[in-house]
Formats: sequence, C-alpha cells, structure tokens
Amino acid sequence: MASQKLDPLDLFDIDSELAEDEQMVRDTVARFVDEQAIPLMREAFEQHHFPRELITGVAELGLLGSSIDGYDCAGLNSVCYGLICQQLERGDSGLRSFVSVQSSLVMYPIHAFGSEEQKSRWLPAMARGEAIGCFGLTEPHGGSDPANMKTHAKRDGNDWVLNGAKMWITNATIADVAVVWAQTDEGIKGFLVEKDMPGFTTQEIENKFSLRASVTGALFFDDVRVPEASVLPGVSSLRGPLSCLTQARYGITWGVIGAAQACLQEVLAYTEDRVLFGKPLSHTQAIQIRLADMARRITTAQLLSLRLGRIKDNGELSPSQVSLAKWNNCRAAIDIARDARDILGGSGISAEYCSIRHMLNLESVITYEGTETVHQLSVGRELTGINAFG
Ligand code: TGC
Ligand code: FAD
Repeated sequence: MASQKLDPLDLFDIDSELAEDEQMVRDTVARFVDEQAIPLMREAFEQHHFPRELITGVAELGLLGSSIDGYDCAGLNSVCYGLICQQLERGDSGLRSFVSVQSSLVMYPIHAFGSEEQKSRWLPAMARGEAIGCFGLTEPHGGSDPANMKTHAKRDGNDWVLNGAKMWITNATIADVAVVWAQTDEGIKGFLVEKDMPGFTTQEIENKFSLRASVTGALFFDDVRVPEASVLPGVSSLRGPLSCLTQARYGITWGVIGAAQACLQEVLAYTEDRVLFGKPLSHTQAIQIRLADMARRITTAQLLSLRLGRIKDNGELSPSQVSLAKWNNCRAAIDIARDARDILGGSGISAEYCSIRHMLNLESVITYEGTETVHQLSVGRELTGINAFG
C-alpha cells in the first residue's frame, strides 16, 4: 500500500497517465503561468484589459495553434492542448480564452476548411502571435440557436457582400482577421474579414463583471466586400462553425479544472491558517467535507478530460461526449469557486484572493461555447434520439 501523501490537486495521480512529453508541456506552461501570467492577471482583471504583453511569450512556447501540424505550429496531441488550457486557466480564464479562440476557433477552421493560400498567409503569422483572430458566430438575437443567424452574404461578381452583426465576440477589437459565419444562397459559409475592409467596424463591450481580462466586443458589417479568395472553400453548412466549437469546448473541459485547482489550493492554505473557535478551520468536519467535495469534483473532471483527450487523439470523439464533459466540468468548477469564495469569508470578496476572480470568470465560461442547458439537451438528444431544441 502506498504510504506517501497524495497530491491534493491530483488525488488519482492523473500525472502518471501522462507521457513524458505531455508532462514536459504541462510543466513548461505551468512555469510560464506562475512566473509571467499570474503576476499580471489580478491587475488586468481589475483594470478591465487583456495583458497583450503575454502574447509573445505564449507564441514563443508554441501555444497558438499547438495541435496543427506544419505552418510553423507545434503539432502537439490533444492531451497536450488540454494541459495547456488547464495551466493557462489556472492563471485566468481570459488568458485561456485568448488561446482557445486563436487556436480552436480561428486557426482550426483556416486549417480544416481553408485554401492553401489562406493557410500559408494566416497560420504561421497567427502561430507567431503577429496576427490575432476572432470568431463571429453569436448574434444579438440569440446565440444558442446559430442556425437562425441573420448575417448574410450575397455574391456580386468575384466578391461577396456581407451584412449583419455579431455580438459577444472575444478579441473583437484587437483582431486582424475575423472568421465570420454568414448565411448565403449556398449554405452557411465562413468569411475571413480583415480589420481594414471598408464597412467593417467593431465595438468593445465595457463594464463586464466577468472575463474582465479578456477583450469582448461586437462586429458590424455594412456592405463589406469580401473577395472569393477570403471565403473558406471547405464547408457550406453549420457543421463548419460547430466543428470549431467541438475543438474549443474540448479545451474548456480541461481549462476549468485549472481554475478549480487554483481555488482549492487557495482554501487549503487559508483554512489551515484561519483559527476560529480555538482551532484552525481545516480541523472542523464541515470544512473538511467541503474540501473533500472539491477534490472529488476535480478528480472526476480530470478523469473525464483525460479520457476525452485519448478518445480525441484516436479520432473517435463524438460531440455529445464533449457536451457531457463541458457541462460537468464547468458546473464542478463554478461550484468549487463559489464555495471557495464563501469559505474565505469577507476576505473572499477581496481581489487579494483569486477565488472570486475565477468565480466571476466561470460565469462566462459556463455560458459561452454552449450554455449548460444546450449541453444537457445535446446529451439528452444522444440518449433518446429526440431533438428537444425546437
Ligand atoms: P445540428 O442539426 O445538430 O447540426 C448541424 C450540422 O452540424 C453538425 N454538428 C457538429 N459538427 C461538429 N461538432 C459538433 N458539435 C456538431 N454538432 C452538430 C451536424 O452533424 C450537422 O452536419 P451536416 O453536415 O448534416 O450539416 O444543428 P442544430 O441547429 O440542431 O444545433 C443545435 C445546437 C443547439 C447543439 C447548436 O446550435 C449549438 O451548439 N448551439 C450553441 C451555440 C454555441 O455554442 N455558440 C458558441 C459561440 S462561440 C463562443 O462562445 C466562443 S467563446 C470563446 C472563448 O472566449 O473562449
Ligand atoms: P441565449 O441563447 O439567448 O440563451 C438565454 C438562456 O436561454 C440561456 O440560459 C440558455 O441556456 C437558455 N436556453 C436556450 N435554449 C433553450 C432551450 N431550448 N430550452 C431551455 N432554455 C434554453 N460567441 C462567439 O460567436 N464568439 C466568441 O468569441 C464569443 N465569446 C464570448 C465571450 C464572452 C465573455 C461571452 C459571455 C460570450 C461569448 N460568446 C461568443 C457568445 C456565447 O457563445 C453566447 O453568449 C452563448 O452561446 C449563449 O447565447 P446568448 O448569450 O445569446 O443566450
């Protein structure tokens, strides 16, 4: 029987299931997050800005488009991508969001559905962090039902003319290129809209209480002329954007574990030091049960994500499996963050502690990339064969 004390953040020793190169990626990103990201994130959150100075470091580590083979990308497996997300989100969901959008929502569709010219132009520049992307799917009238999008494009000679608006778009005002999904007479197509195209404007959404260290905005298209060469040739249906979401949602299942681990680590230390009624909080049954419950949820989430990653690397991933994990892991993380905030008492509302920042961020993470309800209904559809969305 093992007599060594278990790692409180990894009770089932998931670490031993990782290959050496996966552990190396995880450790490298963890160092970056501890040394360069965490010192900036609290202030960035308070000041409501994305710390762009981190982009160079993130790019130098090969974290942008890390799953893509070629085009100056790292060609890492899905488990590595998950571990990257986990470490980044241990720092802040806004930092993981930046990498998710660039990698899964912009570089992925260019790689999967783009022409050779589009790939060569954008992917190496995006991997180096010299070009930033955003992904426009959600519209103001309702993000859960993207099939009902109003943004549309019409052919006009060799160009397309694009009209409409997108809302709640990460990186909107700092992006060099937006992957914009629009209805056409030929189905839903992806357009690479560049920041200086006439008729294309953006506006930042200010005063958010969540993901304050991330840029969120709206995109507006007023007769924007997009050349045929900037339309993704490889897909003409909702399958295009939804398959990007599968990549990003997968990363989120790992990411939120990092946020939850940061909260657990914080309250483990706090309850050891905080003496009430003559003994440290950690000596009470009620607190131990709450800490144990956090560890249970983190462990379950870790096992789900690792299994999901192995399935993905075998090419056998089903979207409803991703839905189940996104639902479970986001729910676990937000419940842990809220409970951690409560255990910290009054200190829990101070920015000195990270739990409230993670808690507020997770309100976005549980909403974007499919709300909890959307994922529950996706799993329900898988089980019953009945589509209950309508
Ligand atoms: P449905 O009939 O289910 O599917 C239409 C076509 O798409 C295919 N498909 C998928 N392909 C890949 N991955 C998936 N997850 C897929 N789900 C469906 C499907 O096979 C079909 O293909 P084809 O070839 O036959 O056309 O479409 P539906 O309209 O019934 O979908 C229902 C629903 C609710 C599941 C879907 O609309 C949905 O997922 N809604 C939620 C929308 C959402 O998540 N938006 C996220 C916007 S991006 C974002 O939030 C970024 S945050 C980034 C950050 O900062 O980190
Ligand atoms: P709605 O779709 O209007 O949903 C409202 C409520 O209705 C929710 O509780 C939902 O669960 C519920 N609901 C929906 N359908 C049903 C049903 N059938 N039965 C019962 N209840 C239902 N989008 C992008 O395209 N790109 C981005 O980069 C991006 N970044 C984002 C960043 C942030 C910080 C945030 C907050 C959002 C971002 N989004 C982005 C948008 C996000 O994907 C949407 O907010 C999300 O999909 C939900 O859409 P909605 O906000 O319009 O809510």
